[in-house]
Amino acid sequence: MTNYLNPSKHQAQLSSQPYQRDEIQPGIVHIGVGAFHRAHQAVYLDRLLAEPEGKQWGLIGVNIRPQDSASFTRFMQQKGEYVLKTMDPKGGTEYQHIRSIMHQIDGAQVPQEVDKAIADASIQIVSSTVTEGGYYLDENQVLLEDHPAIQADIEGGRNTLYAFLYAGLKKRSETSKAKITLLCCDNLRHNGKHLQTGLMQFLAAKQDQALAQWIKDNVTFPCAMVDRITPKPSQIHVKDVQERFGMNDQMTVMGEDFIQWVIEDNFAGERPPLEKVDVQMVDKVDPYEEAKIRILNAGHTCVTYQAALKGLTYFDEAMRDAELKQYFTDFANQDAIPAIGDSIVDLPNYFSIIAARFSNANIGDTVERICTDGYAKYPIFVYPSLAGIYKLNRVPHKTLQGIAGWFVFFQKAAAGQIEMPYHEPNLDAMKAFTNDEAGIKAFTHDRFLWGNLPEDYPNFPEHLAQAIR
Ligand code: CS2
Repeated sequence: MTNYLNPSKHQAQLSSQPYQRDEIQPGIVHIGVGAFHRAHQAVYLDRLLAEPEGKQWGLIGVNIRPQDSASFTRFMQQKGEYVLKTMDPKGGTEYQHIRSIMHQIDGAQVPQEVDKAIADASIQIVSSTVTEGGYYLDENQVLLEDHPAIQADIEGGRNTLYAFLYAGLKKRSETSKAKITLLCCDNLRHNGKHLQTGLMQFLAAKQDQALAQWIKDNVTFPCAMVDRITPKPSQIHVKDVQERFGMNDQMTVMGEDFIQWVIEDNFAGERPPLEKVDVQMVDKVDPYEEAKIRILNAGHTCVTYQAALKGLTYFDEAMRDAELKQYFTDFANQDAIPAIGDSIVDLPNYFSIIAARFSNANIGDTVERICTDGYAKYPIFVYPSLAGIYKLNRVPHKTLQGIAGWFVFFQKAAAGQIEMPYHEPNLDAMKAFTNDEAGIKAFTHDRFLWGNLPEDYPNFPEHLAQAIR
Protein backbone atom coordinates (compact mmCIF):
# COMPACT_ATOMS: atom_id res chain seq x y z
CA MET A 1 0.00 0.00 0.00
CA THR A 2 2.93 2.34 0.55
CA ASN A 3 2.06 4.76 -2.14
CA TYR A 4 3.54 8.00 -0.87
CA LEU A 5 3.29 10.99 -3.18
CA ASN A 6 5.58 13.08 -1.11
CA PRO A 7 7.07 10.96 1.65
CA SER A 8 9.63 13.45 2.91
CA LYS A 9 6.96 16.01 3.70
CA HIS A 10 4.48 13.78 5.47
CA GLN A 11 6.05 10.56 6.72
CA ALA A 12 6.98 11.89 10.16
CA GLN A 13 3.36 12.12 11.21
CA LEU A 14 2.58 8.50 10.38
CA SER A 15 3.96 6.10 12.96
CA SER A 16 4.50 2.40 12.42
CA GLN A 17 5.76 -0.32 14.73
CA PRO A 18 9.39 -1.32 14.19
CA TYR A 19 9.07 -4.77 12.63
CA GLN A 20 9.38 -6.17 9.13
CA ARG A 21 6.56 -8.30 7.80
CA ASP A 22 9.00 -10.96 6.61
CA GLU A 23 10.21 -11.56 10.17
CA ILE A 24 6.75 -12.36 11.61
CA GLN A 25 4.54 -15.46 11.41
CA PRO A 26 0.79 -15.86 11.77
CA GLY A 27 -0.49 -17.28 15.09
CA ILE A 28 -4.10 -16.08 15.09
CA VAL A 29 -6.97 -16.47 12.63
CA HIS A 30 -9.49 -13.67 13.07
CA ILE A 31 -13.00 -13.93 11.63
CA GLY A 32 -14.78 -10.61 10.95
CA VAL A 33 -12.30 -7.91 9.94
CA GLY A 34 -14.62 -4.92 10.49
CA ALA A 35 -13.72 -1.44 11.68
CA PHE A 36 -13.80 -2.43 15.35
CA HIS A 37 -11.32 -5.27 14.90
CA ARG A 38 -9.03 -3.02 12.88
CA ALA A 39 -9.19 -0.29 15.53
CA HIS A 40 -8.79 -2.64 18.50
CA GLN A 41 -7.35 -6.18 18.50
CA ALA A 42 -5.26 -5.63 15.37
CA VAL A 43 -3.67 -2.61 17.06
CA TYR A 44 -2.60 -4.55 20.16
CA LEU A 45 -1.17 -7.30 17.96
CA ASP A 46 0.65 -4.72 15.83
CA ARG A 47 2.40 -3.54 18.98
CA LEU A 48 3.14 -7.09 20.12
CA LEU A 49 4.76 -7.95 16.79
CA ALA A 50 7.43 -5.34 17.51
CA GLU A 51 8.44 -7.16 20.73
CA PRO A 52 11.18 -9.81 20.56
CA GLU A 53 8.80 -12.44 22.02
CA GLY A 54 5.87 -11.36 19.83
CA LYS A 55 7.00 -12.40 16.37
CA GLN A 56 4.74 -15.44 15.96
CA TRP A 57 1.51 -13.55 16.65
CA GLY A 58 0.60 -12.16 13.26
CA LEU A 59 -3.06 -12.19 12.21
CA ILE A 60 -4.79 -13.93 9.34
CA GLY A 61 -7.90 -11.82 8.67
CA VAL A 62 -10.92 -13.72 7.37
CA ASN A 63 -14.11 -12.42 5.78
CA ILE A 64 -17.14 -14.73 5.80
CA ARG A 65 -19.86 -12.39 4.46
CA PRO A 66 -20.46 -12.39 0.67
CA GLN A 67 -21.82 -8.83 0.95
CA ASP A 68 -18.40 -7.72 2.27
CA SER A 69 -16.36 -9.44 -0.45
CA ALA A 70 -15.96 -6.25 -2.51
CA SER A 71 -14.46 -4.20 0.32
CA PHE A 72 -12.43 -7.20 1.45
CA THR A 73 -10.95 -7.46 -2.05
CA ARG A 74 -9.84 -3.86 -1.64
CA PHE A 75 -8.36 -4.77 1.75
CA MET A 76 -6.44 -7.64 0.14
CA GLN A 77 -5.15 -5.31 -2.57
CA GLN A 78 -3.80 -3.17 0.28
CA LYS A 79 -2.19 -6.37 1.68
CA GLY A 80 -4.19 -5.90 4.88
CA GLU A 81 -2.43 -2.62 5.70
CA TYR A 82 -4.32 0.53 6.66
CA VAL A 83 -4.12 3.68 8.71
CA LEU A 84 -5.71 4.04 12.12
CA LYS A 85 -6.45 7.61 13.11
CA THR A 86 -7.10 8.27 16.79
CA MET A 87 -8.37 11.51 18.24
CA ASP A 88 -8.27 12.54 21.88
CA PRO A 89 -10.69 14.94 23.57
CA LYS A 90 -8.14 17.78 23.47
CA GLY A 91 -7.75 17.60 19.72
CA GLY A 92 -4.54 15.52 19.62
CA THR A 93 -4.56 13.31 16.53
CA GLU A 94 -2.33 10.33 15.80
CA TYR A 95 -1.95 8.28 12.66
CA GLN A 96 -0.67 4.72 12.88
CA HIS A 97 0.16 2.45 9.99
CA ILE A 98 -1.20 -0.96 11.09
CA ARG A 99 0.29 -4.07 9.45
CA SER A 100 -0.58 -6.94 11.80
CA ILE A 101 -3.21 -8.54 9.50
CA MET A 102 -0.40 -10.10 7.50
CA HIS A 103 -2.55 -12.54 5.48
CA GLN A 104 -6.13 -12.20 4.33
CA ILE A 105 -8.59 -14.88 3.23
CA ASP A 106 -12.00 -14.21 1.75
CA GLY A 107 -13.81 -17.19 3.22
CA ALA A 108 -16.97 -16.22 1.35
CA GLN A 109 -15.08 -17.10 -1.86
CA VAL A 110 -12.54 -19.75 -0.78
CA PRO A 111 -13.83 -21.38 2.43
CA GLN A 112 -11.35 -24.30 2.21
CA GLU A 113 -8.49 -21.84 2.67
CA VAL A 114 -9.97 -20.89 6.03
CA ASP A 115 -10.19 -24.56 7.04
CA LYS A 116 -6.52 -25.02 6.17
CA ALA A 117 -5.54 -21.99 8.25
CA ILE A 118 -7.55 -23.11 11.28
CA ALA A 119 -6.12 -26.64 11.03
CA ASP A 120 -2.51 -25.41 10.91
CA ALA A 121 -0.78 -26.29 14.19
CA SER A 122 1.05 -22.96 14.34
CA ILE A 123 -2.31 -21.20 14.74
CA GLN A 124 -3.04 -20.99 18.46
CA ILE A 125 -6.17 -18.84 18.47
CA VAL A 126 -9.27 -18.27 16.36
CA SER A 127 -10.82 -14.98 17.39
CA SER A 128 -14.06 -13.42 16.21
CA THR A 129 -15.96 -10.16 15.88
CA VAL A 130 -19.18 -11.01 14.06
CA THR A 131 -21.56 -8.78 16.14
CA GLU A 132 -24.11 -10.13 18.57
CA GLY A 133 -26.48 -11.24 15.82
CA GLY A 134 -23.69 -13.38 14.36
CA TYR A 135 -24.06 -15.96 17.17
CA TYR A 136 -27.75 -16.74 16.44
CA LEU A 137 -28.76 -17.34 20.07
CA ASP A 138 -32.09 -16.35 21.59
CA GLU A 139 -32.49 -14.73 25.01
CA ASN A 140 -32.29 -18.17 26.66
CA GLN A 141 -29.03 -18.97 24.87
CA VAL A 142 -30.77 -21.42 22.57
CA LEU A 143 -29.41 -21.69 19.02
CA LEU A 144 -31.89 -20.42 16.40
CA GLU A 145 -31.96 -23.69 14.49
CA ASP A 146 -34.90 -22.54 12.38
CA HIS A 147 -33.01 -19.53 11.10
CA PRO A 148 -32.38 -20.06 7.36
CA ALA A 149 -28.63 -19.37 7.70
CA ILE A 150 -28.23 -21.88 10.54
CA GLN A 151 -30.44 -24.43 8.80
CA ALA A 152 -28.37 -24.15 5.64
CA ASP A 153 -25.14 -24.50 7.64
CA ILE A 154 -26.36 -27.60 9.48
CA GLU A 155 -26.80 -29.06 6.00
CA GLY A 156 -23.25 -28.11 4.98
CA GLY A 157 -23.62 -24.44 3.95
CA ARG A 158 -21.12 -21.66 4.71
CA ASN A 159 -23.05 -18.74 6.07
CA THR A 160 -22.28 -18.38 9.75
CA LEU A 161 -19.25 -18.38 12.01
CA TYR A 162 -20.26 -21.85 13.21
CA ALA A 163 -19.92 -23.41 9.75
CA PHE A 164 -16.36 -22.09 9.47
CA LEU A 165 -15.38 -23.13 12.99
CA TYR A 166 -16.93 -26.54 12.41
CA ALA A 167 -15.05 -27.23 9.20
CA GLY A 168 -11.74 -25.82 10.47
CA LEU A 169 -11.81 -27.60 13.82
CA LYS A 170 -12.87 -30.85 12.19
CA LYS A 171 -9.83 -30.73 9.94
CA ARG A 172 -7.59 -29.81 12.87
CA SER A 173 -8.96 -32.66 15.00
CA GLU A 174 -8.14 -35.07 12.18
CA THR A 175 -4.69 -33.69 11.29
CA SER A 176 -2.47 -31.76 13.70
CA LYS A 177 -4.84 -32.40 16.65
CA ALA A 178 -3.24 -29.40 18.40
CA LYS A 179 -5.14 -27.64 21.18
CA ILE A 180 -6.59 -24.24 20.31
CA THR A 181 -8.31 -21.23 21.90
CA LEU A 182 -11.50 -19.64 20.53
CA LEU A 183 -11.45 -16.01 21.61
CA CYS A 184 -14.70 -14.09 21.17
CA CYS A 185 -14.11 -10.33 20.93
CA ASP A 186 -17.69 -9.14 20.52
CA ASN A 187 -19.21 -6.79 23.06
CA LEU A 188 -21.37 -9.37 24.81
CA ARG A 189 -21.72 -10.39 28.42
CA HIS A 190 -19.80 -13.67 29.04
CA ASN A 191 -18.83 -13.65 25.38
CA GLY A 192 -16.64 -16.79 25.58
CA LYS A 193 -19.49 -18.79 27.09
CA HIS A 194 -21.83 -17.37 24.46
CA LEU A 195 -19.66 -18.64 21.63
CA GLN A 196 -19.14 -22.00 23.33
CA THR A 197 -22.88 -22.48 23.91
CA GLY A 198 -23.69 -21.64 20.30
CA LEU A 199 -20.96 -23.83 18.83
CA MET A 200 -21.79 -26.85 20.99
CA GLN A 201 -25.48 -26.64 20.02
CA PHE A 202 -24.46 -26.37 16.39
CA LEU A 203 -22.38 -29.55 16.75
CA ALA A 204 -25.29 -31.31 18.43
CA ALA A 205 -27.51 -30.33 15.49
CA LYS A 206 -24.80 -31.69 13.14
CA GLN A 207 -24.81 -34.85 15.28
CA ASP A 208 -21.02 -34.82 15.41
CA GLN A 209 -20.34 -36.35 18.81
CA ALA A 210 -16.71 -37.07 18.05
CA LEU A 211 -15.87 -33.46 17.25
CA ALA A 212 -17.89 -32.24 20.25
CA GLN A 213 -15.76 -34.48 22.49
CA TRP A 214 -12.52 -33.34 20.83
CA ILE A 215 -13.51 -29.71 21.47
CA LYS A 216 -14.31 -30.44 25.12
CA ASP A 217 -10.82 -31.90 25.55
CA ASN A 218 -8.79 -29.50 23.43
CA VAL A 219 -10.46 -26.10 23.11
CA THR A 220 -11.01 -23.23 25.55
CA PHE A 221 -13.31 -20.22 25.22
CA PRO A 222 -11.97 -17.39 27.39
CA CYS A 223 -14.23 -14.40 28.03
CA ALA A 224 -12.96 -10.94 27.12
CA MET A 225 -14.00 -7.34 27.59
CA VAL A 226 -13.17 -5.09 24.64
CA ASP A 227 -13.48 -1.32 24.58
CA ARG A 228 -12.79 1.49 22.14
CA ILE A 229 -15.38 3.88 20.75
CA THR A 230 -15.10 3.40 17.00
CA PRO A 231 -17.47 5.54 14.94
CA LYS A 232 -18.61 4.28 11.55
CA PRO A 233 -15.74 4.59 9.03
CA SER A 234 -16.12 7.76 7.02
CA GLN A 235 -14.78 9.09 3.73
CA ILE A 236 -13.65 12.22 5.60
CA HIS A 237 -10.83 10.24 7.20
CA VAL A 238 -10.04 8.33 4.03
CA LYS A 239 -9.57 11.69 2.29
CA ASP A 240 -7.59 13.13 5.18
CA VAL A 241 -5.14 10.22 5.07
CA GLN A 242 -4.94 10.48 1.31
CA GLU A 243 -4.17 14.20 1.36
CA ARG A 244 -1.85 14.10 4.34
CA PHE A 245 0.24 11.09 3.37
CA GLY A 246 -0.53 10.64 -0.29
CA MET A 247 -1.69 7.13 0.50
CA ASN A 248 -4.50 5.44 -1.36
CA ASP A 249 -5.97 3.75 1.71
CA GLN A 250 -9.68 2.92 1.41
CA MET A 251 -9.73 1.09 4.74
CA THR A 252 -8.79 3.92 7.11
CA VAL A 253 -10.45 3.57 10.51
CA MET A 254 -10.87 6.21 13.17
CA GLY A 255 -11.42 5.87 16.89
CA GLU A 256 -10.95 7.56 20.21
CA ASP A 257 -7.52 7.42 21.86
CA PHE A 258 -8.80 5.24 24.74
CA ILE A 259 -8.40 1.48 24.35
CA GLN A 260 -8.89 -1.46 26.74
CA TRP A 261 -8.83 -5.25 26.44
CA VAL A 262 -9.31 -7.52 29.45
CA ILE A 263 -8.98 -11.27 28.83
CA GLU A 264 -9.65 -14.29 31.00
CA ASP A 265 -6.36 -16.15 31.25
CA ASN A 266 -7.66 -19.49 30.02
CA PHE A 267 -5.79 -20.50 26.86
CA ALA A 268 -5.65 -24.06 25.53
CA GLY A 269 -2.43 -23.86 23.57
CA GLU A 270 0.23 -21.16 23.67
CA ARG A 271 -0.92 -17.69 24.56
CA PRO A 272 0.50 -14.43 23.26
CA PRO A 273 2.29 -12.35 25.92
CA LEU A 274 -0.32 -9.63 25.52
CA GLU A 275 0.42 -8.20 28.97
CA LYS A 276 3.55 -6.73 27.32
CA VAL A 277 1.28 -4.40 25.36
CA ASP A 278 -1.03 -3.46 28.25
CA VAL A 279 -3.74 -6.07 27.78
CA GLN A 280 -5.07 -7.05 31.23
CA MET A 281 -4.92 -10.83 31.74
CA VAL A 282 -7.24 -11.74 34.64
CA ASP A 283 -8.85 -14.75 36.35
CA LYS A 284 -12.36 -13.38 35.89
CA VAL A 285 -13.55 -10.78 33.40
CA ASP A 286 -17.00 -10.27 35.00
CA PRO A 287 -16.32 -7.14 37.08
CA TYR A 288 -14.78 -5.33 34.09
CA GLU A 289 -17.52 -6.51 31.79
CA GLU A 290 -20.33 -5.45 34.14
CA ALA A 291 -18.78 -2.03 34.71
CA LYS A 292 -18.44 -1.46 30.99
CA ILE A 293 -21.83 -2.76 29.95
CA ARG A 294 -23.77 -1.06 32.74
CA ILE A 295 -22.05 2.34 32.75
CA LEU A 296 -20.64 2.87 29.25
CA ASN A 297 -23.05 0.95 27.02
CA ALA A 298 -26.15 1.55 29.16
CA GLY A 299 -25.10 5.20 29.57
CA HIS A 300 -24.89 5.53 25.79
CA THR A 301 -28.24 3.79 25.37
CA CYS A 302 -30.15 5.74 28.04
CA VAL A 303 -28.81 9.12 26.88
CA THR A 304 -28.90 8.70 23.12
CA TYR A 305 -32.68 8.62 22.52
CA GLN A 306 -33.14 11.66 24.73
CA ALA A 307 -30.40 13.34 22.69
CA ALA A 308 -32.21 12.41 19.48
CA LEU A 309 -35.43 13.91 20.86
CA LYS A 310 -33.53 17.14 21.42
CA GLY A 311 -32.44 17.04 17.79
CA LEU A 312 -28.74 16.46 18.53
CA THR A 313 -26.56 14.85 15.87
CA TYR A 314 -23.31 14.03 17.67
CA PHE A 315 -23.09 12.25 21.00
CA ASP A 316 -20.62 14.72 22.52
CA GLU A 317 -23.27 17.43 22.08
CA ALA A 318 -25.32 15.52 24.64
CA MET A 319 -22.48 15.93 27.13
CA ARG A 320 -22.52 19.68 26.52
CA ASP A 321 -26.27 19.85 27.14
CA ALA A 322 -26.64 20.68 30.87
CA GLU A 323 -29.72 18.49 31.36
CA LEU A 324 -28.33 15.44 29.62
CA LYS A 325 -24.93 15.71 31.26
CA GLN A 326 -26.63 15.86 34.67
CA TYR A 327 -28.87 12.98 33.62
CA PHE A 328 -25.89 10.75 32.76
CA THR A 329 -24.21 11.59 36.09
CA ASP A 330 -27.39 10.80 38.03
CA PHE A 331 -28.05 7.62 36.06
CA ALA A 332 -24.57 6.35 36.95
CA ASN A 333 -24.53 7.50 40.58
CA GLN A 334 -28.10 6.70 41.55
CA ASP A 335 -28.76 3.55 39.53
CA ALA A 336 -25.92 1.90 37.61
CA ILE A 337 -23.17 2.05 40.26
CA PRO A 338 -25.32 1.12 43.31
CA ALA A 339 -26.84 -1.76 41.34
CA ILE A 340 -23.36 -3.16 40.66
CA GLY A 341 -22.47 -2.96 44.36
CA ASP A 342 -18.96 -4.00 45.46
CA SER A 343 -16.47 -4.26 42.64
CA ILE A 344 -12.73 -4.52 42.18
CA VAL A 345 -13.14 -1.75 39.59
CA ASP A 346 -12.99 1.79 41.05
CA LEU A 347 -16.45 2.66 39.71
CA PRO A 348 -16.56 6.42 40.44
CA ASN A 349 -13.21 6.84 38.71
CA TYR A 350 -14.32 4.59 35.85
CA PHE A 351 -17.42 6.76 35.44
CA SER A 352 -15.35 9.99 35.20
CA ILE A 353 -13.18 8.43 32.51
CA ILE A 354 -16.29 7.49 30.54
CA ALA A 355 -17.82 10.95 30.97
CA ALA A 356 -14.61 12.45 29.51
CA ARG A 357 -14.67 9.93 26.63
CA PHE A 358 -18.32 10.70 25.89
CA SER A 359 -17.39 14.40 25.66
CA ASN A 360 -14.79 13.79 22.95
CA ALA A 361 -15.91 16.24 20.26
CA ASN A 362 -13.21 15.21 17.83
CA ILE A 363 -14.40 11.72 16.94
CA GLY A 364 -17.82 12.78 15.64
CA ASP A 365 -19.58 9.71 17.06
CA THR A 366 -23.21 10.00 16.05
CA VAL A 367 -26.44 9.74 18.02
CA GLU A 368 -27.72 7.77 15.02
CA ARG A 369 -25.05 5.05 15.46
CA ILE A 370 -25.74 4.68 19.17
CA CYS A 371 -29.53 4.66 18.66
CA THR A 372 -29.21 1.58 16.42
CA ASP A 373 -30.72 -1.68 17.67
CA GLY A 374 -32.46 -0.47 20.84
CA TYR A 375 -34.61 -3.57 21.27
CA ALA A 376 -31.54 -5.81 21.58
CA LYS A 377 -29.59 -3.37 23.75
CA TYR A 378 -32.07 -2.60 26.54
CA PRO A 379 -32.28 -6.10 28.02
CA ILE A 380 -28.51 -6.56 27.89
CA PHE A 381 -27.25 -3.14 28.92
CA VAL A 382 -30.03 -1.46 30.90
CA TYR A 383 -32.09 -4.24 32.50
CA PRO A 384 -29.47 -5.09 35.19
CA SER A 385 -29.62 -1.58 36.69
CA LEU A 386 -33.40 -1.57 36.56
CA ALA A 387 -33.75 -4.92 38.32
CA GLY A 388 -30.82 -4.21 40.65
CA ILE A 389 -32.35 -1.01 42.05
CA TYR A 390 -35.78 -2.60 42.51
CA LYS A 391 -33.99 -5.36 44.42
CA LEU A 392 -32.57 -2.67 46.70
CA ASN A 393 -36.17 -1.55 47.35
CA ARG A 394 -35.76 1.72 45.52
CA VAL A 395 -37.34 3.10 42.38
CA PRO A 396 -34.78 3.41 39.53
CA HIS A 397 -36.06 6.81 38.37
CA LYS A 398 -33.16 7.62 36.08
CA THR A 399 -33.19 4.24 34.38
CA LEU A 400 -36.96 4.54 33.86
CA GLN A 401 -36.37 7.94 32.27
CA GLY A 402 -33.80 6.42 29.89
CA ILE A 403 -36.30 3.73 28.86
CA ALA A 404 -39.17 6.20 28.47
CA GLY A 405 -36.97 8.32 26.18
CA TRP A 406 -36.65 5.35 23.85
CA PHE A 407 -40.42 4.71 23.80
CA VAL A 408 -41.18 8.34 22.96
CA PHE A 409 -38.37 8.35 20.38
CA PHE A 410 -39.59 5.34 18.44
CA GLN A 411 -43.18 6.61 18.46
CA LYS A 412 -41.98 9.85 16.91
CA ALA A 413 -39.71 7.99 14.50
CA ALA A 414 -42.68 5.81 13.41
CA ALA A 415 -44.81 8.93 12.94
CA GLY A 416 -42.11 10.46 10.73
CA GLN A 417 -41.40 13.22 13.24
CA ILE A 418 -37.70 12.43 13.62
CA GLU A 419 -35.36 13.28 10.77
CA MET A 420 -32.63 10.88 11.73
CA PRO A 421 -33.15 7.30 10.48
CA TYR A 422 -33.75 4.67 13.17
CA HIS A 423 -31.94 1.39 12.41
CA GLU A 424 -33.93 -1.22 14.30
CA PRO A 425 -33.65 -4.82 13.09
CA ASN A 426 -36.37 -5.93 15.54
CA LEU A 427 -39.25 -3.70 14.43
CA ASP A 428 -41.45 -6.78 14.04
CA ALA A 429 -41.10 -7.63 17.71
CA MET A 430 -42.06 -4.03 18.55
CA LYS A 431 -45.29 -3.94 16.53
CA ALA A 432 -47.52 -4.11 19.62
CA PHE A 433 -45.85 -1.03 21.16
CA THR A 434 -48.35 1.44 19.74
CA ASN A 435 -48.71 5.01 20.96
CA ASP A 436 -51.69 4.43 23.27
CA GLU A 437 -52.48 2.78 26.59
CA ALA A 438 -52.58 -0.71 25.04
CA GLY A 439 -49.18 -0.10 23.44
CA ILE A 440 -47.67 1.16 26.69
CA LYS A 441 -49.03 -1.92 28.46
CA ALA A 442 -47.50 -4.23 25.86
CA PHE A 443 -44.20 -2.38 26.17
CA THR A 444 -44.05 -2.37 29.97
CA HIS A 445 -44.86 -6.10 30.09
CA ASP A 446 -42.60 -7.27 27.26
CA ARG A 447 -40.87 -10.43 28.44
CA PHE A 448 -37.89 -10.18 26.11
CA LEU A 449 -37.12 -6.70 27.41
CA TRP A 450 -37.93 -6.96 31.11
CA GLY A 451 -38.07 -10.70 31.92
CA ASN A 452 -40.09 -11.38 35.08
CA LEU A 453 -39.77 -7.86 36.44
CA PRO A 454 -43.49 -7.01 35.99
CA GLU A 455 -44.42 -10.02 38.19
CA ASP A 456 -41.59 -9.66 40.70
CA TYR A 457 -42.12 -5.90 41.11
CA PRO A 458 -45.76 -5.21 40.20
CA ASN A 459 -45.20 -1.45 40.50
CA PHE A 460 -42.65 -1.48 37.68
CA PRO A 461 -45.11 -1.33 34.72
CA GLU A 462 -46.93 1.63 36.25
CA HIS A 463 -43.64 3.41 37.10
CA LEU A 464 -42.52 3.04 33.50
CA ALA A 465 -45.90 4.11 32.15
CA GLN A 466 -45.71 7.24 34.33
CA ALA A 467 -42.22 8.01 33.04
CA ILE A 468 -43.54 7.72 29.47
CA ARG A 469 -46.59 9.94 30.10
C1 CS2 B 1 -22.12 1.66 22.00
C2 CS2 B 1 -20.90 0.80 21.70
O1 CS2 B 1 -23.59 1.22 20.22
C3 CS2 B 1 -23.38 1.07 21.40
O2 CS2 B 1 -24.12 0.43 22.12
O3 CS2 B 1 -22.27 1.80 23.38
O4 CS2 B 1 -20.76 0.57 20.32
C4 CS2 B 1 -19.63 1.42 22.29
O5 CS2 B 1 -19.24 2.54 21.53
C5 CS2 B 1 -18.52 0.39 22.35
O6 CS2 B 1 -18.96 -0.73 23.07
C6 CS2 B 1 -17.27 0.99 23.00
O7 CS2 B 1 -16.33 -0.02 23.25
